[in-house]
Order: sequence, then C-alpha cells, then structure tokens
Amino acid sequence: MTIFVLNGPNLNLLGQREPDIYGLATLEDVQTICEGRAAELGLEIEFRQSNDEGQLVDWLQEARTAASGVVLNPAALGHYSLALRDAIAACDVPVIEVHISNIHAREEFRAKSVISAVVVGVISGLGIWGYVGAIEALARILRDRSEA
Ligand code: CA2
Repeated sequence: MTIFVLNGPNLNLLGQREPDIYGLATLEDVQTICEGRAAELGLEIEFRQSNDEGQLVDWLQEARTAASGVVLNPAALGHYSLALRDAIAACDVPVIEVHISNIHAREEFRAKSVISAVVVGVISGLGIWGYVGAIEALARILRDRSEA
C-alpha cells in the first residue's frame, strides 16, 4: 500500500528559514523520517512537494487510483484554496491534514483552514512529528477498513 505525502508551497525551504516556527529539519529529513516509519508499518511512501496549486490538485486526483491514503501539508493553500478542498472531497481515499506549526496560535488568518471539513483529521503544532502521527493513523484506519 502506498501513502502519498504531499507538501504545498514554500515547504521546500524547510530548515532554511524561520527555525523558531518550523524547526531545523529539512524537507529531505522529513521524507527520510516518513519513509522509515512507513517501512516499519509495511507501507510505501510517495513523497512530493510543489509550489503550484494545480500540481497539488493533479496529485490528489492521481491519489484516487494510485494511493491508499494521503498526508497533506497544504501550507498556505489550506487557508484559502477551494480547488484543493474540492480535489480532497473528490479523493476517495482518506486524507489527513498536517501543519508543522500550531495554526491556531499564530496570525488570525492562519487559524482558518478551508480543507479541514473534508479531511479525515487534522494534526497541527506537533512539528515534523505530525507527519509520523498521520502515517500511523492512516495505517490503523486502512487496517480497520480492511478488517470491516
Ligand atoms: O505549519 C505549517 O506546516 C504550515 O502549513 C506552513 C505554511 C504556512 O503558510 C501555514 O500557515 C502553516 C508555510 C510553509 C512555508 O514553509 C517555510 C518553511 C521555512 C521557511 C519559510 C517557509
């Protein structure tokens, strides 16, 4: 089973700026950690990042047939992208929204996510470990579904 881990705009800069908010780990470090935990759980990871909203929509559409679940850090797109919301709503596999920082403890505009209502769940503020928590949750959700 393959899990898509999708990352939105500017997350390629992780570890290079604003370490007080996002920590020192790079996106490559996040990928390594995700792949390690997924391997322990018997899952494959397809790890991607794009600065392009349309590309993320295309990947969510691809996930309908190519993935068993999606971990999505939409970055700033989560605050306003209805295209992303519609793509998630049309994605027949479970999607978990992850934010490295606590979006409720920052500027007011970050507290709103237009995608939260159409995902299975949200992890925010647990740093890069939120990605690991999301992969673990997906492993359990997929196992429960296969046993039902
Ligand atoms: O906390 C998160 O994971 C965010 O999704 C990150 C987004 C931000 O717009 C969201 O409100 C919360 C920002 C991604 C940009 O990441 C950077 C990382 C390091 C340096 C500069 C940007």
